[in-house]
Amino acid sequence: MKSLGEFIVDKQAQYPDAKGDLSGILSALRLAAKFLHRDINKAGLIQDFLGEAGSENIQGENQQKLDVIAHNTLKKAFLARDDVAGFASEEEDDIVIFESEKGRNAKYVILTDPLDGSSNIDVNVAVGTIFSVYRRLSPVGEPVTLEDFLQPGNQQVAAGYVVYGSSTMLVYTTGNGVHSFTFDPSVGVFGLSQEMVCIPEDGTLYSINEGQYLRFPQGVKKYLKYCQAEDEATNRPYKSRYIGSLVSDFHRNMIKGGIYIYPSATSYPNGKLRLLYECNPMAFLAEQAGGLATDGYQRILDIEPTELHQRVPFFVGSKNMVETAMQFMSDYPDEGLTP
Ligand code: AHM
Ligand code: MG
Repeated sequence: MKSLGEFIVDKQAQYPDAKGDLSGILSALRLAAKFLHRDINKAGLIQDFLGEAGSENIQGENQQKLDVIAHNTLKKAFLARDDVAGFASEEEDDIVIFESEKGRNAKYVILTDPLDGSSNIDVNVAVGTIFSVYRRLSPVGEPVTLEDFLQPGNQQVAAGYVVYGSSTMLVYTTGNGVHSFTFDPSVGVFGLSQEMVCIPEDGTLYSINEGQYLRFPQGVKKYLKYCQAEDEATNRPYKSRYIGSLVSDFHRNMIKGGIYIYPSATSYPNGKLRLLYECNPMAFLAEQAGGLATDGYQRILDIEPTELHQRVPFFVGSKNMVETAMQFMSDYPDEGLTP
């Protein structure tokens, strides 16, 4: 058994050019994850943790009490570090600039979805924290600016998630593969579960909110019919599995092989998921594990962001499955929904 802390130290020795200064950020995440593990596990016992907070985020979505708790926990954890110059969250309208001298001299900015899939909390279903780290573009010594956060995903220096499921796991990449750690609450340690996680090239699981079927582009409709068709050679029909919690759906598909799709739809012309908080970090992990992530046409990591809370259609998972879905998207163009 090796702890996350020991693993990070080992990796720094193995990759001398690895950004050693990221270890402070990973420590902050690890600490926040422990607090959130505790809060999520007790949520059913504490009235102040369950239900709606009575507020909305910038996208007009109802915030859950635990969304707000997770946001504040992460913000506090990062504020306490020397390496973080600013923070952006799905739950806050604008970037948060860490104005102290320490913040102005720090090199990194962090974007996060503090509690993804939070509508699942009240029913005891897995949720997650997603994070993404960039090196700032603005000069060190000055406060960070919006430009530091609006970088394409291919500039991420680290990304990952914590999934609060039947066990709590932290999964991350710094560009040298994907590694997963399981939390042992009795000793308070994240222990190494798997080094160099790989997504199977092919899979038999597809994950999508099929209730929206009639609103999907033609390419997605045709791909879903392909997934459901009988074909022994390719193990079809595939299995439909959808938790409605991106982190959990992604985590399962990464281990077993599968595709997760949140496409554009007449109700969501640009998809529902956020490029900076959800899609870029998951895309970085997917590629590092040997999978693919696209918007149906192009690589997610190459999209130039224009807005902090920008949404994007998302196809992620096993390489061959994502490629096939993309083929359907170009074979069945759909005016009005295609970019
Ligand atoms: P959230 O960040 O507000 O929780 O929204 C993102 C979540 C994803 O985790 C999940 O895959 C998706 O929204 C589910 O949406 P839907 O209920 O439309 O299927
Ligand atoms: Mg989310």
